[in-house]
Amino acid sequence: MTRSSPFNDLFSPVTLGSLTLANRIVMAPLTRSRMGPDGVPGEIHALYYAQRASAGLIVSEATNISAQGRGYASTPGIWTEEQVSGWKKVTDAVHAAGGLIVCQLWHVGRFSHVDLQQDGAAPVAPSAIRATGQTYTDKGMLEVSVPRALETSEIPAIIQQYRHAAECALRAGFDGVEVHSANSYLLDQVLRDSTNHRGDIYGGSIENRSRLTLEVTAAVVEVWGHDRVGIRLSPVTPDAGNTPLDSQVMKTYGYLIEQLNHFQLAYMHFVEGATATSRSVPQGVDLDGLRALFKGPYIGNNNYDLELAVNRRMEGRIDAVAFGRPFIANPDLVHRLKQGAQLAVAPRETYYGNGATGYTDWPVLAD
Ligand code: 8OZ
Repeated sequence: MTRSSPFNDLFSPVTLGSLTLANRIVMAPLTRSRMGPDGVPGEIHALYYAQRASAGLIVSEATNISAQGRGYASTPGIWTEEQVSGWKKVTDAVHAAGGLIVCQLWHVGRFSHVDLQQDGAAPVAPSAIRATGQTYTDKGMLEVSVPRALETSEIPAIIQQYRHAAECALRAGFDGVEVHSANSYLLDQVLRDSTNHRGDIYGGSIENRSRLTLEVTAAVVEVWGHDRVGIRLSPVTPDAGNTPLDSQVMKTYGYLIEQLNHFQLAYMHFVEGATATSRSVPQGVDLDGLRALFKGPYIGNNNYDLELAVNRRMEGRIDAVAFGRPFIANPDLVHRLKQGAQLAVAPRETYYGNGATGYTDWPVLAD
């Protein structure tokens, strides 16, 4: 099957809920660590996103919903008025360039450091189990801190953080929001029995461990409407924090997905494998089987190239494909894929930090 096959509709429009994408190529959320301490986007970030607006849809880099939700320095936020104004520059620029952009709502849970928290507080988590690994702070890379377990009485305030961030995203002019329930951050930590040892209604059974993601989704849907809300899941990734998988991946994520069906969300977005590392999955896990439980549009992600995207689209396994790292060095990725052009490869040193260098200075393909 060639790129130009009439059966390849990757470059044709697709509708995800209320979002009509010009093509089926999505820009995946990419942490680039180029914000100031206030987490407020500015002109350079507006330029970066506008340069990539030919994607059918842009998912913003993961964006903190609150001061408590922060786990990395130099990441953006969406809970203050300054952040709303900053993001408005971004959404206006993307819209002027003909694109669509949703805001990825992020609470890191345990994967944080006391220096990143207000008054040096401990990060919050379903249970006081420390993640493995280091996070990026103003003092450089530091081991993540020991978290404290959230009280049951604190959970409504967490849901409120998501609701407030969703309202801020609406005012900032986004086209929708994506609930970040992936990569072993707060919602995934509550879902997995490896990180959730609670004895209350948010722990124990699969129903209880799914509760927070479902309550957060309901709150966000109340703000946005069901057809402008997507969700990202990563059932088998150990990132962040080398987090053990749930002991019953198929049952746990299967239940969650079946419950998510009630919302009729705009889309479900899966990291198929270990995030940015590998597409292999442990024995007994069938991600396409999980995907098939979802009664709505599906975005596949993780180490795709054009050939894999075309093949999986032709097999009816994906509705759209999200590319992450290729969008760093190829702002016109959609055009390049369509042309079959060589892709530029961003060196890892350009991923995080360093201002405009390696960020907004990648050229489009010469004619
Ligand atoms: C890479 C570096 C820092 C954060 C994720 C938000 O994995 C992230 C992230 C990725 O979802």
